[in-house]
Amino acid sequence: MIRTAIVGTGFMGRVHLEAVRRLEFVEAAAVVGRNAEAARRLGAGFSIPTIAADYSDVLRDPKIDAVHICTPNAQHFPMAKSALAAGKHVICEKPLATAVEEGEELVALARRQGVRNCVCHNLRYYPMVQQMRRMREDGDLGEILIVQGTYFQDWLLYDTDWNWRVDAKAGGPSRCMADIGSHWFDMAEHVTGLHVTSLCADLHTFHPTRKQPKHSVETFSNQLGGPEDYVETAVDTEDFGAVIFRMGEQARGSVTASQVSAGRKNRLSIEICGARASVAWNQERPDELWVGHRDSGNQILVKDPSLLKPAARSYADLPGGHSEGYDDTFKQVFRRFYASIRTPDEVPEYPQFADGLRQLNIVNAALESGRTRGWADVPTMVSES
Ligand code: SOE
Repeated sequence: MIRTAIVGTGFMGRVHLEAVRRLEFVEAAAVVGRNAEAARRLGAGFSIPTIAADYSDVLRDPKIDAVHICTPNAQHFPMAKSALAAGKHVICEKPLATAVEEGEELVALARRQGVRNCVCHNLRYYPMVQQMRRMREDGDLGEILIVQGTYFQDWLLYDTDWNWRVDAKAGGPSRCMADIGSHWFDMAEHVTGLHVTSLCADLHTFHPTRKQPKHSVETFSNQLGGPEDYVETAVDTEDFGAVIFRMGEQARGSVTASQVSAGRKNRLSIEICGARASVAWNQERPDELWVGHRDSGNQILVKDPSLLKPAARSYADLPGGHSEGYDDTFKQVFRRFYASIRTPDEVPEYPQFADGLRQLNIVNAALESGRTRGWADVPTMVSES
């Protein structure tokens, strides 16, 4: 058994814990939360043997092999750094850090320590996203010309909606682009095999102030209180971003991300137009993939492992007609991560810290472009050149 600790007791901590419990050779051995009561509630519900308020307790414990960092973004860097220094394998929620320099330090440290490292761009692992990727790899789409899409949510639509992500001190200088735009760009790069080289972004904060509750609220909780429950607080993270970009040699694209789009709960949509065919997919109908043709009828492929490209089949565990969704993508990432600990000589197949750093560079370029109202280059990382 590999023994792991889940750090963080909010929305993502629970999602990670549940996904770990679905793995065959991994034991969820500890839950860590600064709020001792929240940690106890989460850990006790799953009969987790160790419940700790102090993160360094699990780092000192030689029986813990790996940690999942599911805390607010600003804590990712110091926590991942200490875990790497302690020789633990690390899965970190996205964004990997809140600044490019921090991401660079983590990538270098993970390499020096020789431990496995993963950043949780789990959305790559919907079966139909892997089908798109394998279609592109097999040449079914031809040369990629255009990549476009949206990532829309509505859980921060009202000025009474609040979450730690709104606060730059806890979430970092970018909210919408770092929180959900990074998932979209990770998927676009993963599926096309191309890298964004430059972009032009328009970022906007529709609510320059929000009503911050006097007590903490859970992500997606939609809790509304009365005026006595709030403090009017200035907000400097963006609700919205529209980005046009260039990818690879000549592909062009655009994406719009928003957390204030009524009715869109968690709608990542992506459309990729190649010289031979197009594909389109949307996270709210994850088992369906639209394939567009110029000279024959368009198709809707429905998830069924026996009908997927052979290389995409291992991402679908259930037969056709049995939907696989958000929770299952975590299982797919974690399964590959933990398998890679047992096979140290193999090149791992999941998003690593270097992929997290790519997204930090893209978000940073979007912030720069938004500030200057001009195009910004996305630096090529040393390992890519
Ligand atoms: C909130 O916007 C959030 O939980 C993101 O932080 C996740 O990464 C995304 O998968 C769902 O929405």
